[in-house]
Amino acid sequence: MSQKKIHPSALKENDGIEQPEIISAQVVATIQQFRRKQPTAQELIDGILKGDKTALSRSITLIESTNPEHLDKANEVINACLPFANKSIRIGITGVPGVGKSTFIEAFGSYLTSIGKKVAVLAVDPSSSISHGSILGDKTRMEELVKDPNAYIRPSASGDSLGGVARKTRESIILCEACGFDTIIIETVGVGQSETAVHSMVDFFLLLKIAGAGDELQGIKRGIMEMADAIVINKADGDNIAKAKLAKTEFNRALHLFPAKTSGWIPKVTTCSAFEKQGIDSIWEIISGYFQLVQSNGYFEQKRREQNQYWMLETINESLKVNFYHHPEIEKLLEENKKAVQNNEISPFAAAQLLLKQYFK
Ligand SMILES: Nc1nc2c(ncn2[C@@H]2O[C@H](COP(=O)(O)OP(=O)(O)O)[C@@H](O)[C@H]2O)c(=O)[nH]1
Ligand SMILES: [Mg+2]
Repeated sequence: MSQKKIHPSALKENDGIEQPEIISAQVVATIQQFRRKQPTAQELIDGILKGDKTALSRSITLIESTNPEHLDKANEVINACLPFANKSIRIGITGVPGVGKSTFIEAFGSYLTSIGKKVAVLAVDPSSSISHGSILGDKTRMEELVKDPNAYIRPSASGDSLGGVARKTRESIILCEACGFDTIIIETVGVGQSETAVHSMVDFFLLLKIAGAGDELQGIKRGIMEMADAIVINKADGDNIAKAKLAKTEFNRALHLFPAKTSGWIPKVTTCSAFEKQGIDSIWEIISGYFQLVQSNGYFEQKRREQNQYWMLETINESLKVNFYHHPEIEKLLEENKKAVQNNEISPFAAAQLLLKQYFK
């Protein structure tokens, strides 16, 4: 090594060297641009239509926001995306916690991208705003899909009402479709009324079950059986295979007792192992068969039109409710009347009429 003379001070500066301006106008502009937290609606729209997932996520965040300013911007983005939406198929998946929904979506979603589909997964989980639990659980069970460039996963929207969460999900579907996703999967937990909400935003409804001790039909809500276009008995692996086959027979028999569907579709029952990725392709075959049928007999279009109408009315109901209960004057009056009703000073109906009259004044 050559012997270099070390300077007495590291801070020494040579004369005659001009330092550049520390604050350059150009850098400032770049930083400001960067800090401008929210991109414009037009930037978001352009991003979505180009298939940019970051723009999609940011727009969904706007939809989920409760800030009224964000609402206007979100509506602008949704309206611009609408002409590009509707070109996908929407599949709802429900089942009790632990049945294997997340594992199934990982296997099914990966299968779909392997045959060239672009898959978006959204969740309607009214309980997640309280527990925050499902988000982490889902993402770890969807490791492969999360990394897949042809997949997009959005954890549950949070909200203080199912109606609110459902509206946000429905609007998110439109954005996902405009972003180029052709297969939308909506997951919901089999609790409360969320299946009904999801059923009213999808084309195909899949119920995931596991084989039990031969009493599969016990405790299953009739409404859910009626909604299902397919019942899939998951965890048909290892010692479970025989039980799963038995359950399949039992469900098939039960489904025959239900009236025929207006779609003309006869619901199918099958088994799979999401874990071992067995039977996934035959589920896709069933779903494809369904779409062939309803797209040729006009039911697909009819159902979408009915759903649009339903969602307009639902949005009005929801907005009225939120607006009513958050109205400062009503909030106060409501508290007073709750007490009065409890003390039998006024009848519940008279109190309700009084509040509504005041609101619509
Ligand atoms: N043996 C077996 N276990 C499964 C299968 N699918 C899911 N599981 C397991 O069941 C548990 C719950 O799965 P998860 O996907 O989180 O269910 P979710 O609550 O419905 O989303 C996990 O421990 C999974 O590994 C399967 O096909 N076979
Ligand atoms: Mg899950």
